[in-house]
Amino acid sequence: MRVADVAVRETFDSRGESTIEVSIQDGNGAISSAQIPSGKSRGGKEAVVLPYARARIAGKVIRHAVSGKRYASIREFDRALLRLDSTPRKQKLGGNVMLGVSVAFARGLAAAANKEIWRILEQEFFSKKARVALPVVFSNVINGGAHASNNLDIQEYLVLVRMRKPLAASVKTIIRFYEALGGTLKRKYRMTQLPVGDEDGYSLDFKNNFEPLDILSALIRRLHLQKDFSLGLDAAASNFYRSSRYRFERARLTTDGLLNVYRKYFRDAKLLFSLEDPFEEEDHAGFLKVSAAFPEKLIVGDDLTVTDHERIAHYAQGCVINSVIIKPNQVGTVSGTCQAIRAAQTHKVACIISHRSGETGDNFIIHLARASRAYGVKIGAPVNERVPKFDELIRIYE
Ligand code: 2PG
Ligand code: MG
Repeated sequence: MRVADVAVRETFDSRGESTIEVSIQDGNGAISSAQIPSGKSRGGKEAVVLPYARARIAGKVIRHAVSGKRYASIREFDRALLRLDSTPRKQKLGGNVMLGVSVAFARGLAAAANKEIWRILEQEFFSKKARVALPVVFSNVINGGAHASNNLDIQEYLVLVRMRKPLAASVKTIIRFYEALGGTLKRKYRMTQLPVGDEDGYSLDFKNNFEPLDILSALIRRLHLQKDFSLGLDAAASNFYRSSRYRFERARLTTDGLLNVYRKYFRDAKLLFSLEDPFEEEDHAGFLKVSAAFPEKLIVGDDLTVTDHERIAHYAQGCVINSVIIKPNQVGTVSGTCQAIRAAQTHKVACIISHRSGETGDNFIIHLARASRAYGVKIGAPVNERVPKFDELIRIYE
């Protein structure tokens, strides 16, 4: 594809915060675009996010370098971007700008070939041999931590739902579950309105960090959904780690102290299956301990691994994690993201392709999941701005 023009404009995410949309025009005048989401609880090693004023300038630098040139593949195009910014965290051009250009380019290739973008990704990066299994949807229904202003230290309480065909029926079940949860919480706390957090999960105050697990487990049982539903947590523990201690429910816990909390959670909530970022991103010993103690559960890296293929390979080999969150804007290019997924696949680590807490209408992550035959897709609650991702899932998996 020959690139004729690149433009960066300011748009707004689901939190109403400034983000960017990037467009590429090809030699035939066709335009393709990408909108970039933004995280609030970011890992320390994620690609840098440039604010709009600087992103616009970075866009001009890229436009100057790539306009008039022809690129045969996403890899080749991304290599040109990486020649312009080879810093580990994309400090010069910004991970947001580079990813925007990279996704827009991939979309342009797909449009020129009259194909879905997932087919273009599959063709260039992934083997078609593996069976296409329907993904497990990770839907965040109760919010705490940095995503809410309530008293929960844990950032996310997720239902993990095994999808079945027809997918619309599975999605409807998630929506009904979310509504039933709202009804339960209103009755229990005598509230007429429930506050919600950044990902539209309910965000009222609870007795303690375990109570939501208890309520969710009881509801899954009451609705007879145990066959397809289990539970997950994203502790996002870096956010409650200060001065060498985990500040959890007014206690100051060591790694072992927090490990004991998780032991109790796994013991008392039998449906709890996945645990993301249980310790802060430098506490590798903590990750290793929880992985050794619960080999049958998913121990998921996110801030720990930041979609970096070397970090994923390293922690997978060390048995620090058995599952990983993949967020394209943590690494800043489509090919870097696919390289991270391939590293995970090589080391038999389950991939969960994830949204960010500040989302846009862009559905690229669903296509990435389909192309790579990912184990899971992490989306927020099944309402408002998150619904189009559920709809895209139905469309491209059916
Ligand atoms: C996470 C994400 C998405 P954020 O921690 O996994 O749920 O949050 O986008 O704020 O980093
Ligand atoms: Mg996370």
